[in-house]
Amino acid sequence: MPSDQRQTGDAVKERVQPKKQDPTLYKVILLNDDYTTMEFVVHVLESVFQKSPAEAYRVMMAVHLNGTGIAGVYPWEVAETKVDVVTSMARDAGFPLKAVTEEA
Ligand code: TYC
Repeated sequence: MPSDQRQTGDAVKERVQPKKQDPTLYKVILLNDDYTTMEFVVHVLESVFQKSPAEAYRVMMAVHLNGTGIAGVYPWEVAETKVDVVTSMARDAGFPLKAVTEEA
């Protein structure tokens, strides 16, 4: 096989492997505040984190009572996107709700 063809194959392998090797997961954590409504937090948990109504209510109450709670666990890019979506939904609705990521 000509060496340029072998190099192409190697180059593709090098680009693909690192993504498969990154199993690090990140928690998306919701933070309590005094102004965001319980109804809005439940809506966020159902629509952004695919929680059932009962589970969304449970997580919302856990955050309300404990200060923080886990909305979900995801690969880094997904977790960061969820935080961005929560932040912009909250800003649009006029609430100070915050979400952060933390290595799981
Ligand atoms: N503490 C808020 C209230 O009493 C409700 C709330 C729950 C806010 C969870 C944020 O992440 C949160 N209206």
